[in-house]
Amino acid sequence: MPFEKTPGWLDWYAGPSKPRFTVPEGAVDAHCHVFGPGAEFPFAPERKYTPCDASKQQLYALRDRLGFARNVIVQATCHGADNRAMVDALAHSGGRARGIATVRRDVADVELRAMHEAGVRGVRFNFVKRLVDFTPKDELLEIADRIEGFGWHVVIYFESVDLPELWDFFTALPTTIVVDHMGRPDVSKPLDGPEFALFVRFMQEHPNVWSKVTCPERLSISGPPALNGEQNAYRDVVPFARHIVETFPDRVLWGTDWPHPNLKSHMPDDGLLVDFIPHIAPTKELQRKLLVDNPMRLYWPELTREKQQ
Ligand code: 0GY
Repeated sequence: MPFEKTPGWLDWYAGPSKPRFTVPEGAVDAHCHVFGPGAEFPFAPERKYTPCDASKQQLYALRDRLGFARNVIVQATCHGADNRAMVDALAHSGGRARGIATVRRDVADVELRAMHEAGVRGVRFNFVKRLVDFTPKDELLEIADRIEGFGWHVVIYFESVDLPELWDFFTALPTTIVVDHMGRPDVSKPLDGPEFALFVRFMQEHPNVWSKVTCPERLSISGPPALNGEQNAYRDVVPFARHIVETFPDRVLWGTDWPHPNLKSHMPDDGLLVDFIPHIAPTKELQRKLLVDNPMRLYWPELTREKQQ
C-alpha cells in the first residue's frame, strides 16, 4: 500500500529560482531532510504526519541548484528512529553529507559505530509535542553520554515557551548543543522581551550552545515575499536571526529545511530563502562563518585541520 499524505500536506516547491545571492564557495546547507521514498524506506508507524516523498537525488539536485557544496541531513520525525533513509542518503553523497540521527536507549554500540562510519555526527532530541511522543529525560541523558564517546553532538528542537522548563536538562548535557530554528521565537514579541532574552542568555552563559538561524518561513507572521517581488521577505524574523548571527558569529549555522515539513500556508521557494541570508548575515565575514567555517568545524573538522596545516 503506498503511503497517503496527511490531508492538506504541501509538497516541496519544484523549480526553485536561482538565488541572487551567491553563497561562498564550500557552503553547507546544515539543516535539511529526506523523506523516504516511502516505497523504499517506509515511514515509521509512530509518526505524526505522512509527508510527500523527497529523495536524496532531489535533495542533491537542490544543493547544486542553490550553489551549496555540502548538506547536513537531519533525521525527520516521520522516520522515527529508523535512520535508513538518512544513512542511505549519506552513503550516496560522495562524502558531501553528514547526518543527525534519532536513536533510542536500546541502540547498540555497533549500530552507533556503523552510523559514525556513514557520516552521522549527532542525535536529535525533539521536544515539540505535535511531532513526537515524550521520551524520559534519563533515557536522553543516557544516550547523550554514549554518543559523546563518538565525538557527536546533540541537536535540540523545542518551542521558546518551553525553554524555562527544559533549561536544567539542556545545561546538563555533556556535548556541544545545536538548537534548531533559534528555539522557535515568537517574532510578534519584542526582540528585547523576556522570552528571546532568555534564549540569548542560554547561548551567552553556555559556550557549548550553537543555533541554527533557520526557518524564517516557519517563524514569520508577516510572511513570504509578495508576488510583486518584495525584497525583504519574512522581514519580522530578520532582527531575531541577525541578532543571533552578530552576537554569536562563531556558533551559528544555516540551512534550507528542505523539504519543509508541516508548512500549512505556503511552501517557500528555496532560492528566495537563500536570498534571505544577506539580511541576517550582512557582511562577507559573517556569511563565511555562517555558511562555511562553522559547519565545517562541526561536521568536517578533519578537512578544516588539513587546511590549517
Ligand atoms: C523541521 C521542523 C519540523 C519538523 C521536523 O523532523 C521533523 O518532523 O523537523 C516542524 O514541523 O516544525 O526542522 O523540519
